[in-house]
Amino acid sequence: MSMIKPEVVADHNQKQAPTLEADYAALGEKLARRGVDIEQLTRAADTFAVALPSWGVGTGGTRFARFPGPGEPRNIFEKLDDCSVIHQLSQATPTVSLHIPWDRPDDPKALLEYAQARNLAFDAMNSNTFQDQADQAYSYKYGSLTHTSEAVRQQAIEHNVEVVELGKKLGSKALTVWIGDGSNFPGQQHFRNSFAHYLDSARAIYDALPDDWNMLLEHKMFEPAFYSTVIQDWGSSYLAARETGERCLSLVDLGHHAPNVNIEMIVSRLAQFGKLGGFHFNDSKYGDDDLDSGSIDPYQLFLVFNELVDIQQADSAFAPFYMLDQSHNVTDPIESLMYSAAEVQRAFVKALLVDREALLGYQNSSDPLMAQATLKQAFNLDVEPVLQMARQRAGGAIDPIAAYRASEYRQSVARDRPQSGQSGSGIV
Ligand code: RM4
Ligand code: MN
Ligand code: MN
Repeated sequence: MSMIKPEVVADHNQKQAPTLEADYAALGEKLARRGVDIEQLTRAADTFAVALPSWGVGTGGTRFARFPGPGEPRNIFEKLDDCSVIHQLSQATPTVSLHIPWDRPDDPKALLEYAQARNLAFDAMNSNTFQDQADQAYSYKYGSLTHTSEAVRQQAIEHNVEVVELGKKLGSKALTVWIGDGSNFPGQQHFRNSFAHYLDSARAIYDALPDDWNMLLEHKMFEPAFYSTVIQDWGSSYLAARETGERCLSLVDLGHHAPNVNIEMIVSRLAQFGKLGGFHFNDSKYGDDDLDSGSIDPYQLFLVFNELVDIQQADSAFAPFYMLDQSHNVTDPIESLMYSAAEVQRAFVKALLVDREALLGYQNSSDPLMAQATLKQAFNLDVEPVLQMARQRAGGAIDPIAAYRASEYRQSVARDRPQSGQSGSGIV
């Protein structure tokens, strides 16, 4: 089932096809001179997939305000409709990552069927113990998995186990755990005790994990706690993952580090010790800004993929979870997510173009100028025709944003979904 009429996409593609053919042929010749087969690159682009955050299709907000857009999804079914549009046009986002309880279905089987009818599957499940829910016995104001009270910790553990049980019914294969636990004042929290509680809680959740699942631990430097956070950095994440179990891995959210931190090196370190499990892609200028992937520093995104491709080539079994995690405050979330998926895909394709033999040669002969130039040679190449061709061949749109605007999907859902005043994202 297609959310947007296939004729609209076909019509749009037909107009763009002659230009694409010419650009693709020209790029093909250029790549051939470098010994690269464009067809191989296009096939690789076609295999690329990144999961959509269910919470990203509603307009986000800050702690100051939220400015809802027209036709926001009001429930998980409408969120899936929007995700299906994104995948139909971008052909790079076949899965959705759910956030529980925001997306808790009454009938998981019906939800699975609804997704399947829209060519979607479910990626990692996210638990939420950073907010209080109306029906819960204990508050998370002073922590969840690391709270000083055993009863609160137990409640948070049980929530995570419930999320795993639900994920099993939906075909998910991973649980992502991000907690807001931490402190706002020096002295407020006993560092060693709270980390010890975390380890105990993480093990209890891990025990409930099916054999073919991964548990992904997401670190974040600050917010909502502003003095210390229990899983603050990749070091804490690595230690916790190592202590918890073999299938417990670290997840890197690009926005969860201090400005200027070398994230690509964190990626390399975690992977070298078998603990890199997944990503939340977004971009940031100051902190956890949740800006669109590649909008601030596309070179950093490329450098992350440069590491990933390098690791993949050494170990073909290496397959971390890729997810977008963004908050769209001023754009149409569907447009942002289509554009962002393509930005991540672009970074991947460019990373494939790096002449690794030459790079290693320059590294070994201590030639920094040529080493960085080798990376730049790949980064500076415009691979847009490869992305466009991969999308067109897979049945998507050559230009997803233009096709989406031509479809008038947003105008149509704005009529069907009157403003509810509720946040479609669950946040704010
Ligand atoms: C957090 C973190 C988590 C996400 C929430 C909504 O900052 O990035 O991944 O689940 O936001
Ligand atoms: Mn995240
Ligand atoms: Mn975040």
